[in-house]
Amino acid sequence: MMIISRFLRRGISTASTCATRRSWWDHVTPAPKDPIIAVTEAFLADPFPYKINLGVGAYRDDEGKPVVLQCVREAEGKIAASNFLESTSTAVSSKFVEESAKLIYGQDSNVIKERRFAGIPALSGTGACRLFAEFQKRFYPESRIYLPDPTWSNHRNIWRDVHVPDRTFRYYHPDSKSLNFVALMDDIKNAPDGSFFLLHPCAHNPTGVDPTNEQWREISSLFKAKNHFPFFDVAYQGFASGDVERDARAIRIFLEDGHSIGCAQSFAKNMGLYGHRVGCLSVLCNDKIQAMAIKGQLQQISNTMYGSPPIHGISLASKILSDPDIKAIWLKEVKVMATRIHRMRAILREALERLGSPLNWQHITNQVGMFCFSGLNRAEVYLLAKEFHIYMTPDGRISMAGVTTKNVDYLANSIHEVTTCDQDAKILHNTDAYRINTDIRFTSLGASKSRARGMNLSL
Ligand code: PLA
Repeated sequence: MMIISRFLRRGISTASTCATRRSWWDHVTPAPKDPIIAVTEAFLADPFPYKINLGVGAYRDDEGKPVVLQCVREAEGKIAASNFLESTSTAVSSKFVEESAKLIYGQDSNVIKERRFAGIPALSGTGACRLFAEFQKRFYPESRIYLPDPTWSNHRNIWRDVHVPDRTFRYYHPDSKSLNFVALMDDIKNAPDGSFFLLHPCAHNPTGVDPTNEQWREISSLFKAKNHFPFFDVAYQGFASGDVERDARAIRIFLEDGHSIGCAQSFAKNMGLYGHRVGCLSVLCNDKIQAMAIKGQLQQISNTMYGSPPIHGISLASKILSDPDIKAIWLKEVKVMATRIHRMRAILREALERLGSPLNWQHITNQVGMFCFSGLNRAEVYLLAKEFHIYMTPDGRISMAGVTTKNVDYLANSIHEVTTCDQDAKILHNTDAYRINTDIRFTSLGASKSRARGMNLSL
């Protein structure tokens, strides 16, 4: 009997394997590449020694190197003894959430005192956005999300994957390279009452353009009138002004106006903890009881996605935020990072103006935060990569963190070349250059394989 059943089992499994082996995943086609990851890959594949990566928005020092902040080293020392490598304990995660909430809503905020917020640790900013999108879908299944145009490329994917349709609201004026406030207010007004909106409270990605405090006040009162829900994606607190409190101003204005708010916080950039995936999702509530209900729901969602997040990064961020001495070091370091970027903006603009560029580059210094939305078109971006080994996203976004004292002149020269080259090359400017294959002929750029070779490179 046993032999027969074993035989049968083997027979069945062999037959089903044969029938399905060639067809299980045949229908899977390659996924479109993430535009930011694609830039990094192209950069890594380029053997040119003086190549520049202006793609991903991760901080680099003036040597172009990634930085481990001193506050992180100090926190490492302090948590080393107390760390236990079990699942994230309630105590560790509650402390982290409370400190994150204080950072964004204010140390003495009533929201904290009255415990009117539900928060859980999340896998960095991406994870916090995804958790909120899942939560939104679960409790407002028919809702949509309004995203600024443009926005971080992954926002649309995150809400799409939970089947929440997205709409855009106008944000940016390509001609003036600044905020299109009138259009923004119009779109907020014309959205159905009670809509969900995603807002960048500071250092908008990719434009580097933020509303003024006065404009935030107007936006907040319009949200009130329309009963919209503001969901803030806080990925760069401290990078706009160098001061984490100032960068929380938009959220504080909404708080003063009594809004219900959702907040995705990331410590990837401002603590340099990109690889640790440290983030927090919080939702403001009417009272403590509602806060407990919402927290339980958020936990249920995260439990089925990844259980609990890794403990090490959370312990680090929590220590940095709660230890006054370490926090003081951190605040100084945030200022240093923001100031370096600010300085690079000034130097890049100055260099372009010195070269006699006929274009207006004021926006480089008007914009704030990690990114400069340069106004370079796809063809120019393509030429920069192909001829000068300078890599950025096709929309012309420059991660200013990749600009250094040593490469800024080369960058300015290269931008000057691609923006002033003659008509033949300009034809490319209207072409979707990323779809053109590599045998393209750069008539006006001459026969040299790489213009970069002819430049005076003292990097
Ligand atoms: N929100 C915004 C506005 C972002 O720019 C980013 C990261 C995130 C959320 C997610 O941050 P996380 O790393 O904490 O999950 N944007 C980066 C990186 C820095 C990326 O896309 O991978 C960027 O270069 O745009």
